[in-house]
Amino acid sequence: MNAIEAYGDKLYIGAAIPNFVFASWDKYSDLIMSNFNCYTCENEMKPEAILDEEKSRNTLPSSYKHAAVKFDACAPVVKTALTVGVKLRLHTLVWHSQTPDWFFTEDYTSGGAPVCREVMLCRMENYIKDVLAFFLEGYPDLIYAVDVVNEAFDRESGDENGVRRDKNMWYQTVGSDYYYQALLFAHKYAGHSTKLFYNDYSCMYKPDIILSNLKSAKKEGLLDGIGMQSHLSLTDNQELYFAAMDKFASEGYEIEVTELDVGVKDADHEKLERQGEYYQDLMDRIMSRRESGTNISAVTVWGLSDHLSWRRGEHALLFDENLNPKPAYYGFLRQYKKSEL
Ligand code: 9MR
Repeated sequence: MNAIEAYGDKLYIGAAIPNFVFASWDKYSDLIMSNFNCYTCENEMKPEAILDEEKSRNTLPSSYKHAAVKFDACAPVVKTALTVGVKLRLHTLVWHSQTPDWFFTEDYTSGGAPVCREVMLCRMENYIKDVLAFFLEGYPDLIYAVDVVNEAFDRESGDENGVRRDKNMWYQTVGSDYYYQALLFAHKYAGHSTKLFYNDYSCMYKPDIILSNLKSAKKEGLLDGIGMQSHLSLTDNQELYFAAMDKFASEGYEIEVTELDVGVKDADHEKLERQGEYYQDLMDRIMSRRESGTNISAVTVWGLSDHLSWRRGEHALLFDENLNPKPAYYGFLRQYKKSEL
């Protein structure tokens, strides 16, 4: 049993894949192809990978409202997905992080003065239009879902509505409705078969600010779903997690689990077994919701193996550093309690 056999006919079952993996494809291909039917670039479809600084600056003033883009970083994943015949998630268009400061300035230098709202809205629209056109026109049906806006709501660094204001150049240039504007543009340029998502971490602790801020966009049909990143820890309460998921679903959102990992501090044998049970409980609850009609369409794990994870030292993923399956993997397959570990 592998994840494709367990879930492939019911869900997109995905993984975030670091780019170097495509250069050593033979080493990883069995593991990936038997377990995952959709891929997310861990970094190569983020604005800092796509925006072309040199070309934008060198072609001023004609590029003033329309920054240049390039797609060489994500070429390996596109090629592999086409060869293998799997889909991609596009992560992510509008985010405060991994978006270069120069994109927001008058002269496309990081020290430059920020442009006004009107200019930044043009840059936003052109960026979203160009990225969507590159994928949707160049590779029809390859991208099935797009994280249009990532991590826009945060109580601590947000304004009175919880819209992320601190260290957020989108907020500082466009203003507090930047996430809404991004959804408007994505809706304008996305094809009907591409699902549009709002994606965020710690959704379990902030379902209400997410729902209240997205209310108008949802009512206007600008987005399809909420991506629950799901960077969890063994100590995170699943009741709270699923209460948030149920809340989103009851408001008519499609749900994707987009960046699943479960961190274990001071891991030992017993804790790694508990991690297996944790993954199993999580997948049991996801699948039982699905079976009773909740619109959960995808589960993506954020990385392949513990040593490749952004959560170094937390043993958060399904495979160990030798690419051997952990209890977490059997739990993910809902086979943990039955297996002889
Ligand atoms: O896994 C990504 C890591 O390689 C990058 O260094 C990091 C930089 O921001 O981003 C990581 O991915 C993030 C994702 O894009 C959005 N949600 C949180 C993820 C983990 O930080």
